[in-house]
Amino acid sequence: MILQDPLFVRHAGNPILTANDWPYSMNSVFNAGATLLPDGTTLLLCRVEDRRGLSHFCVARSANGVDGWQIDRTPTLLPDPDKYPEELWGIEDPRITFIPELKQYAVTYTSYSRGGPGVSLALTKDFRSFERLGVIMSPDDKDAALLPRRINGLWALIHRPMTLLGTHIWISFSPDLRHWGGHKLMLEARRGAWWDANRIGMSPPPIETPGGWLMIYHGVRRTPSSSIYRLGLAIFALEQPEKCLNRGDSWMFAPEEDYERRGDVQDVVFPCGYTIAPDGDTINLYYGAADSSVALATGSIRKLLAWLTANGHSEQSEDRRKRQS
Ligand code: BMA
Repeated sequence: MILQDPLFVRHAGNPILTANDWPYSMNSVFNAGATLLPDGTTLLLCRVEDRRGLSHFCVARSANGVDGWQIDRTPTLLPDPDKYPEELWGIEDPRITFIPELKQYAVTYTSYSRGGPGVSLALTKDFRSFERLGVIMSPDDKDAALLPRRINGLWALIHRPMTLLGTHIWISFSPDLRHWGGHKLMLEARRGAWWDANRIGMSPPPIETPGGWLMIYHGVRRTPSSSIYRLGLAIFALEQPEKCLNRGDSWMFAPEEDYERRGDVQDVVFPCGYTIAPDGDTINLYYGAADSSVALATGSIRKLLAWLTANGHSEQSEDRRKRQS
């Protein structure tokens, strides 16, 4: 690994949102989806875990994306197991993609059903009312986001099914957001001692850059006492997004601070969203810290891409063949 300045700098006021900020009684707030509204407001769709252990979503809005959060007084989107039985044990980890063709935001989230966690989709114009499309990927599957535009005429969903042979990132396609097929393996978890061995998942939705879809993904290293959630980078071809062009070997962000290392689940940094400043480069990454709070770190897309070029390998290369044994 090349030693250098950190790619993401933590905000001095971290964590920026905790249970103490909440207008109603709950356990914890973490893993928030994020978007910049047309008027420049930062909107976070926060995962809030109640004191039964079940999660719902609550919106927090801020003019500067750092403080002065206006939090909805009551839950914004609650699980609705009467109409959507797949939401019986709550809804978790929302990712937001603005879809210009639909003039709506697509929210993909984990619906925790009796059969395990699956991927559900809802559309919204205003984060006040939501149109639920139900389960679009059956259990066990999570860590999903839509690309903001069609690829060769089809909508594309990145997601993370689980199998006994490992937990890898896949991409699937749909003509109508309801029926999905054309499934392709997009990025494999590595094996053995790697930081991203056995279990990976996309973190926030990918970032479209001239050189490809830049993905921040998490890798889970299991240790005898727990798991460590860290973040890495990979980039995929714009018109053939299942094709990985480059993947970083080392992680680029990991739990270090006390609020990331200690909490309901130790050693977790888990971003579900970001905003990009009007300069097109500065990225505010919002991440769940130790499944207990929301934290913010700021980086530069240009620097992320430069790091990937310096620290990555093509997935089509020998590396990949070596891992197959
Ligand atoms: C993952 C998801 C996240 C959570 C993380 C660490 O599998 O369920 O919601 O933050 O585990 O507990």
